[in-house]
Amino acid sequence: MTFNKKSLQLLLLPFCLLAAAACHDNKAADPADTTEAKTDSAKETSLSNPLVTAIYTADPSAHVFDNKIWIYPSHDIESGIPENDNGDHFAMRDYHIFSMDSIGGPVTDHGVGIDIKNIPWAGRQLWAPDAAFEGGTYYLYFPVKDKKDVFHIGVATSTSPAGPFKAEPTPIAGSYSIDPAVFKDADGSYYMYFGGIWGGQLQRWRSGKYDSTVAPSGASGNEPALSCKVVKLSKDMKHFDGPVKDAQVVDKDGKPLAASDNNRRFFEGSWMHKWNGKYYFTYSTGDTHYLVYATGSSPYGPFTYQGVIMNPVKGWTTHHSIVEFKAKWYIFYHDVELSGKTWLRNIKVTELTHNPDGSIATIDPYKKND
Ligand code: FUB
Repeated sequence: MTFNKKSLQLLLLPFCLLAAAACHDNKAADPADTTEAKTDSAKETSLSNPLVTAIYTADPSAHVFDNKIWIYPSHDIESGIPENDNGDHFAMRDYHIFSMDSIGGPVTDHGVGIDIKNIPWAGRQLWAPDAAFEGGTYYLYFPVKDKKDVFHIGVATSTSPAGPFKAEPTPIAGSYSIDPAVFKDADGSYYMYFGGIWGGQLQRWRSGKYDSTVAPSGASGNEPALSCKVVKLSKDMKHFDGPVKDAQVVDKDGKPLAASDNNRRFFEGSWMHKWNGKYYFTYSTGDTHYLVYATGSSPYGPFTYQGVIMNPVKGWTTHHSIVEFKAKWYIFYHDVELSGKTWLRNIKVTELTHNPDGSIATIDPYKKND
């Protein structure tokens, strides 16, 4: 990921000043109530309001545990580190965990689920996490740079979805890069999707060994784009079980998407859900800011590119999760409505529609006012 969108910040500055007061009042907004979500001098209205306003949150991974929605987001902070293309200023240090009994109802902040100081191998930058529940234990999966500044994925456990989570002493063996997303298939098997190019370092593992000299996109021109990774998880949920494979995205002719196909190729922030027996692999296109989907008949892919699920949000990054709750489907996502700064984001939710033909209706996160 990269984040030099100074012009966007300037554009949003008047709105940010107005929003600054709202950042501290600890009230959860009603996502269905759009009356207060005016942006850009009332020319546009946000489709949904920030779910959390007391702190900055991003990268929401949502799950239904025990009949509630539990959200595991990143906790954005003002680190004071200058913005750069590696995303060094995204120097997050802990995770807050949230729950909701209903969509549109109050959002409860359960406080810090784990702090970087309690992860023995961590150096810096706690990025987008995910969670799973299996056999009475809750698992939190998180990417963080180790003390040599290399991203790996760790796992921590708890008896409660709210934590506190206790980290394993070392990263998951064989893990690298960022953005773990854990999916449970109908037969009870778990798979982890992970990876992100540019600041997410996926390209540095292209040869199988870490190489910090590889260019940020890892491939160029007509070469196949780098793929997100997919791997089966072991029964104890703490190890990889089998080889790490490419979750390849292909076009309608079965041809891998090219590295230069920035509007469609994988960048970061993957998710998996199953609908009507089909696997829906969704992800961010990063520098072109789309959330897109590709479908397949196996959790390993290949996945055929289908289209856009959400048009670009305000901010640079776009990251989501998709969950079914009470017979409706929802997409959790983020933008920068509260701050106008690319590194101080706020999570949101809106409904997602699967059309009868299996396509997903494209969501526009803002509506133009007349
Ligand atoms: O929050 C840090 C990073 O920004 C995430 O890991 C990426 O997916 C992007 O949202």
